[in-house]
Amino acid sequence: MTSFSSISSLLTSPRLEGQVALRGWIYRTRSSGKIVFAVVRDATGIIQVTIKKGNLPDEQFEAALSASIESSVEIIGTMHQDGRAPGGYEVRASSLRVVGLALPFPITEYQSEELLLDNRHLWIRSREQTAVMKIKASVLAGAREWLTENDFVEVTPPILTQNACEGGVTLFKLKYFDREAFLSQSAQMYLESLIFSLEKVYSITPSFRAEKSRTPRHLTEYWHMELEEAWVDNEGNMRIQEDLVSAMVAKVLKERKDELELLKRDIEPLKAVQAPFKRLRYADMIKKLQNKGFDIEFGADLGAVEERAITEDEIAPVFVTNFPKECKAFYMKEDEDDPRTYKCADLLAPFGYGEVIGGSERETDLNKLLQRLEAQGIPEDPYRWYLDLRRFGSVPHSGFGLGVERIVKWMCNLEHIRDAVPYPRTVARVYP
Ligand code: NSS
Repeated sequence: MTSFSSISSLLTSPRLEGQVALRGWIYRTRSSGKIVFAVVRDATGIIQVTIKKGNLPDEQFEAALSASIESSVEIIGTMHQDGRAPGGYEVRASSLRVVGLALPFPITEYQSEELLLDNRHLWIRSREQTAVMKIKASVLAGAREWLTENDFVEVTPPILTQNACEGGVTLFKLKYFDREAFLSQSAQMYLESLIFSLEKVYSITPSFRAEKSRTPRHLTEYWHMELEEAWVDNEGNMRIQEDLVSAMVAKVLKERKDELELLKRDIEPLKAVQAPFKRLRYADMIKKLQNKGFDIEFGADLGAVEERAITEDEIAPVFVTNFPKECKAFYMKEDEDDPRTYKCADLLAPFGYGEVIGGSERETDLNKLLQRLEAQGIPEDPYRWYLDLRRFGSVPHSGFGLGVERIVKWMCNLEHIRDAVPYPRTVARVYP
């Protein structure tokens, strides 16, 4: 049986004696009568292959001539140095087999965004998309490593639920036999219930938001990394966030320099992302915005424009703390030193990328929770079990949710969040 080498292994330790075998997909091809130049790609990289009439059986040369872009091929040949080839080497083929011939590929060089999205199942083969997916894998791996080292236990909360964690407006409703249920907006409440046995937990799940907003940072389905920690206050919660995000960035810088370069991502600013991050109180931020000429008052929520103004000159992410209660969800802990506000923090990525994390200390006072539910007209019944958590050995605790695609968008310097996920779901799109 032939043993195939990966393209990156061929390029990093080239074997200039004997034969090599590789397999992959035709990335580009051109021919001049008696010679075909093909660039072949696999999961690890690209390499140039020259197929010359006479060096292999005629029918294989004919097959090479007709092998279109994205045809899958197996090639045996010898390696040679070639300064003009990507990676500095080429393979001269002595055998070529087309495994799966491709029809004319519907995606050519200049295509509309719509066509690329309709053909997402093919477009995700592109080198840019491949680089983003590898970076995302390292973001997740870096996080999981840090979480394991710091004694967090990964848990598996439900996706089908009857609780609205982040308010009713963005809930996806569905018929659950004879009842109504929702797709989860956040695992938070379930994670809160798990700290009483495991103390430090996290989950990585899809979250769903029926966001009508067509913005470059909203998906209707996104990957949510959520942490919940017993005995931790809002300060401790922020320290966990800055350490976790720094570990994610460090992992990407260690493993994915080539991919960042392919995406033309300047890595210098990423190197500066190290804990501790700046902390800015919401009230001070409002003053800063007013000084910049914004017509904004205490109590207003932050939009993309305000977030950009706050972070455009920052290199590392910034925490905004102590939001007014009217901006945030009912479960957050009131700050006794400034009872207009909660002990909470949003983490904003630098250069205007915007919010990547929302977190807070949790309210442990049962009466305050009951009052807020009533004041906001939220029925208590679906939250009975959640309120019970305050009745059976309650402890101070905090947690947060990190939008994985938002982090990837920032790290990869993407214009739109849809390119941080292989199959984006937005108001306009659930196909393919
Ligand atoms: O609504 S959040 O701000 N907060 C929560 O859901 C908490 N219950 C999380 C927790 O404490 N366990 O969402 C958290 C993050 C937010 O900062 C974004 O990074 C991301 O989730 N997020 C989104 N990403 C992509 N698309 C949409 N629509 C979206 N909504 C939130």
